[in-house]
Amino acid sequence: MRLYVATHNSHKIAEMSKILEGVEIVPDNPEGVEENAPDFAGNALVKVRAIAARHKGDWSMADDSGLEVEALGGAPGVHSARYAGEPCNTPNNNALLLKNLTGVTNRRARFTCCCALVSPEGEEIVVEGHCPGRIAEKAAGVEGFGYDPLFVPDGYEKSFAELSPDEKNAISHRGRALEKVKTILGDGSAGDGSRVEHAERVEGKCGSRVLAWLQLFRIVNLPTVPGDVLVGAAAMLYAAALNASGVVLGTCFSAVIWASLASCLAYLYGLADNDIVGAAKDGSVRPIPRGDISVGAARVARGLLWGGVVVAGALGNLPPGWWVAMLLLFVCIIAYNRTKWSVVMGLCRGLNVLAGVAAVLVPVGEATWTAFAPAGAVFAAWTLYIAAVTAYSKGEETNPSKRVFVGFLVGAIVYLQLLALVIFSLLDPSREQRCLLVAGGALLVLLRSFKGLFPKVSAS
Ligand code: ITT
Repeated sequence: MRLYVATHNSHKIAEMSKILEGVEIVPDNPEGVEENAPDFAGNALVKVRAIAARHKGDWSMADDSGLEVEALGGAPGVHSARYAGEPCNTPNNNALLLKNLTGVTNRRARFTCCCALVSPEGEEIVVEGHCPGRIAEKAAGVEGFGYDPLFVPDGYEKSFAELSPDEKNAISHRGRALEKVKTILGDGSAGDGSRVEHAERVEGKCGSRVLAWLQLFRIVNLPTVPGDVLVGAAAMLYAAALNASGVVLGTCFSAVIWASLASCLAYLYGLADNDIVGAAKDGSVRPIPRGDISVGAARVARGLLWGGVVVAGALGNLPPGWWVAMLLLFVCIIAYNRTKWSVVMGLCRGLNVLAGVAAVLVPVGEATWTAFAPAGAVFAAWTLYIAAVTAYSKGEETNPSKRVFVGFLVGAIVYLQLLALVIFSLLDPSREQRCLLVAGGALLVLLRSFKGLFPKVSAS
């Protein structure tokens, strides 16, 4: 496939050729174009339109990019190339940036790259990529171009100019925007209009507030939560079927429903808390730093969700053991969001299993510990699986193939829950187990339809 690129900048061409491997990149000079739009998208469109007319029947693209420094109110921004005046002079730009930041302690900054595409049929698509970081005190490194020697990306101690081209491309604003371009070019056979929709989807941008909330709550993952409770309840029902003495089962179904609802609310609480805690570090990817949801609104939502869990527990008349499990769950959620220890995330999901166990059981007299063996085994296995997936997923943002595999491992959660429910209903073919199995199947259907219903909501 051939892609005409409107640029004078040979460094951009070099980076694009590496990232868009397999695509024939043909530079084309967008002569005489005035880049005077107020934003990157506007400038990228001006540039691509200047060449697209010459390449009807082929793809054309332009990249408008730049550096936005928080303490400078977003400058140099769209003026990055000519920050120190005409013509573009990189040493002068960098020197001016350092001068303007003399004595400034807030050195937060981000690179933005906007790619505007024109399809062979003349359809216009704009996608964006960001890379958050900070401005170093002095220049370092010889790789890259422009502000690279001054920009230290988040999670690194080296400047972009000290990273290899591959390392930079894996995390850079251009790398991120071009990953989306790759998907669009790969989807070239889609019908009219669907590419724009697709572009919006990969962009993860949503016009409405409702979508921003759905993104905050990563709503597509929600159906994986009640299954934890179902499996915990199934393990306890099985123990009762083995006639393990010392426990009696409570009113099973209403308890399971209320406990499942409460676990869903606790999960949403955790996500709101996560995005509030991580707002400063999330770049502009998540709804709070993007400005779609205020921190205050997210705090109110978090409070309401906490209240919702308490109300669900009270309305379901859930037993004391369930309250203990939920208390521990909240401790783990709060701890995970502040430490990011994988094992704590494992415990969060394991405690959901215990919430299901506790919801159906009422201890009487001396409980025999063997009665808890199936539930204990499920709790341990689940905690370990989730902890392992969480540990493995570290760094997935910058590694597309890892991201795909993590998506598979997360998607496998519902299948594993279903497998456990099938096993318990085979071991204990009671009506209750069958009902739990049907509920597990319904969650799988729900998960799949959520993914279709909310294509603009990322799962991670
Ligand atoms: P074209 O308009 O011809 O594509 P340009 O260099 O003028 O080339 P822009 O108008 O998009 O491109 O300005 C981008 C400027 O932002 C660029 O000159 C650098 O100073 C800076 N910049 C963008 N991406 C960068 C990167 O990956 N590393 C360092 N600096 C970058």
